[in-house]
Amino acid sequence: MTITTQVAIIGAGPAGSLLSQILGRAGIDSVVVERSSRSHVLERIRAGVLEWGSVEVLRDAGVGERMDADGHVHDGASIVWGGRDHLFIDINRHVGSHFMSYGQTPLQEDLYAAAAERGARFIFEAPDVELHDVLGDRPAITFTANGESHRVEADFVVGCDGYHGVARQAIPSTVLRTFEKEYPFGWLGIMSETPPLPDIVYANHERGFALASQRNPMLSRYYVQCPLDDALDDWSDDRFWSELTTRLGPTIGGQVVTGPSIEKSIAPLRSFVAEPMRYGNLFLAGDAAHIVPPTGAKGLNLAISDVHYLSRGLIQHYGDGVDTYLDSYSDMALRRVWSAVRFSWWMTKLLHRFPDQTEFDQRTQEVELDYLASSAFAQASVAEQYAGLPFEI
Ligand code: RFL
Ligand code: PHB
Repeated sequence: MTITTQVAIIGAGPAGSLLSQILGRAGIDSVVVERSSRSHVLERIRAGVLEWGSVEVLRDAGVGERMDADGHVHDGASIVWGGRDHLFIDINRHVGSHFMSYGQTPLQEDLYAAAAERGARFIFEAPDVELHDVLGDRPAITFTANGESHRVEADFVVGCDGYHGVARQAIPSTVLRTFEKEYPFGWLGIMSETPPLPDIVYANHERGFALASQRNPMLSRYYVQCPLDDALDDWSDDRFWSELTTRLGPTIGGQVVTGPSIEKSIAPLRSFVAEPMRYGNLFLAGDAAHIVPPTGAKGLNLAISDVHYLSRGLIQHYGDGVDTYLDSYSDMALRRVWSAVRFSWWMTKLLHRFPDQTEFDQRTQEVELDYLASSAFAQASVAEQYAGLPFEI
């Protein structure tokens, strides 16, 4: 069966579903093809922090209502280390901005609800997507779903299929350049139905990094740095809480309300960038083109900013017959990506214990944190990057 559309989107994560939503509201037709089931996408527990620019893109896309009602607006975030009082990075004071705690899971639900409302074409459980003729005028994707073979013909194909997707592989190795860095530790994350701390708190401790985050008034999200070869069985709830509260220090650790975990997982940390983000009539957006370690809370925000830039280009193409934004998409998106890659790498380096860390490394890390505590300029720089730099016009 052949389906025709304007934009064929591979992947129904945040990038693919948001792109379809923005295009749909602009009268541009798309078909979204996803490898997994709808429920599987919704079950993945991932990001929780939205930059203000992301909040505004989501509002403009008509999916801001529940986010504005249930999300928690923060003026800043805290860092704690070396047995000191915590340092509050006051984003509102330094850059007049905020960020929002709102989970990727409810956001994904909101995007699927909006898609259902406008009758968007989303096809789930299509495990074998292949790309065709991406350099030609009529690129296509083929796949099997519900036991039937399908072909979607479009003007453009957009790969929103995450780090393990197929779209990036359609770019020949003579064209694609990749940059990668792996970190020698992972994050063990848990979710618990307990009231969270009021602020997001990042901890640098001699036993390793820790992070206190949140989803809603009765749902907390916490992480501790762990060795990559640790198994979930090594981490009882008791061990997790004891490690977390030690690393957060007596004052903040003492405020943590513990309870049974309802989810526990270990994620590796990686930096990865693929260039360019366009090849002929194929575009990449989100994790399909780049991965950052979660320390800077940038992954989901980059997926949203890519979609903001790309949707603007597609709307200009179909509306005005002009391609300046499509032609500058890859360069413009990559400038923001590299800036977030650098910030996420820097935050990771500043806050984690590396297995081969020497006393010299240790001292320079502490001095950098002390400088941050003593300098309003240093705090303003972190605040500006954590809040997210403005989009290019
Ligand atoms: P996704 O979410 O990976 O979605 C890609 C979709 O494509 C599908 N797919 C395919 N579909 C068809 N054919 C194929 N061959 C396919 N291959 C894959 C997949 O099934 C999937 O549904 O990518 P997208 O849309 O680009 O969104 C990116 C974000 O999900 C990701 O960057 C963030 O979750 C990263 N991240 C965080 N980002 C933040 O901004 N703030 C945070 O606080 C934050 N915390 C996190 C995170 C990621 C984490 N993990 C586990 C990766 C915390 C964690 C623990
Ligand atoms: C989260 O809430 O999952 C979260 C928050 C901040 C981060 C990473 C993850 O830097």
